[in-house]
Amino acid sequence: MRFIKSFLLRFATALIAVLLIMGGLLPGSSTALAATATVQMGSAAGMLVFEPAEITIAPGDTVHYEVAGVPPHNVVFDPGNSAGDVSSLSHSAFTMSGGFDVAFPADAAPGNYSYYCEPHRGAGMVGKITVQG
Ligand SMILES: [Cu+2]
Repeated sequence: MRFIKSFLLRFATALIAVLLIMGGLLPGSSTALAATATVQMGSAAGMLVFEPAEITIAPGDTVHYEVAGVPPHNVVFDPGNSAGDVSSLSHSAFTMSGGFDVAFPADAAPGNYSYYCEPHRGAGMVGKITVQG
């Protein structure tokens, strides 16, 4: 009897631990881990585009920008066309290869954030990030 009680106690403890861990991974949970989305800058086919041009993220997520073709590129957020503060988001240094991360703060205002690539804005190299509420 004592053995069974001990076993049940251990089983219940393990079950609670598993449920707590799973609960943290459920969408909409406040303890969900931040995700990283990748956007390519320029296409391998030589197009001056962000690919995908529009993505949706959650507050606290990171967007990784990667040069895929036709450099240099940068990412400049348009404060007049963004839902929240963009002062920490722009990456104005021209990037020839590799990539960089743009981290949206956990308290980023929900809504649309428009940005462009400075050298290629005139060619239509623009993008939009929607931060979910
Ligand atoms: Cu560009």
